[in-house]
Amino acid sequence: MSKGKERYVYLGIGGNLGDRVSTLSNSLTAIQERIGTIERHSSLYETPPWGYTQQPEFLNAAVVLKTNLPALEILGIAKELERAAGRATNHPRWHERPLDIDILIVEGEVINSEELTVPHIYMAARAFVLVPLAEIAPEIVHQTIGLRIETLRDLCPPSDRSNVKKYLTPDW
Ligand code: A4P
Ligand code: MG
Repeated sequence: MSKGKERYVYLGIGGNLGDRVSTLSNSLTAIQERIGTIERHSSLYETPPWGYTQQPEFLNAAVVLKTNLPALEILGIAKELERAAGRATNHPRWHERPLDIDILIVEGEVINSEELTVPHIYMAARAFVLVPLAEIAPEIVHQTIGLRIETLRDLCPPSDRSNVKKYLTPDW
């Protein structure tokens, strides 16, 4: 695929199976090698499962990188990295997995195709996305809602926000 213009891409990463810290930490190395230059990543947060609640707690983080890869190519690589981390391809939606990589926001692009919706369709309702993303990019604007990430975070119910807890470990 032809390379486009370099711009900022914001990813959400998470997982709730296996050694969560090393899976997420290794995913940063793989993202840097395969997708683009990581500018910043958030702290790790431990978060209660959203959507399907009968599963272990997740660790989540947000990452901002610079890349000229087309968004669909980023999605393809993200799926490869998820599979490489041991994720079953036929899992039911919202169920447990070692690694999930979601494309949250792409600078200057709004995408609504069958394979890809950007900004990510559920991000504005998810404290486990907004709290980490607001740590690294509070002032960027959600292109379709027209509000800053820090504002969207502050609009989350306080109980959702307080359930997203910083997870301190020397390995991150
Ligand atoms: N897709 C469309 N837009 C995007 C996008 N912006 N980024 C498509 C990534 N993928 C996108 O995803 C299903 C399809 O969504 C992909 O094939 C892609 O074409 P999937 O990862 O295969 O399946 P999934 O993850 O089970 O479904 P979905 O709807 O992507 O779920 P989410 O939104 O990823 O949610 N709770 C906590 N606390 N923390 C979490 O990280 N994650 C999930 C998964 C559920 N609950 C969670 C967490
Ligand atoms: Mg996903």
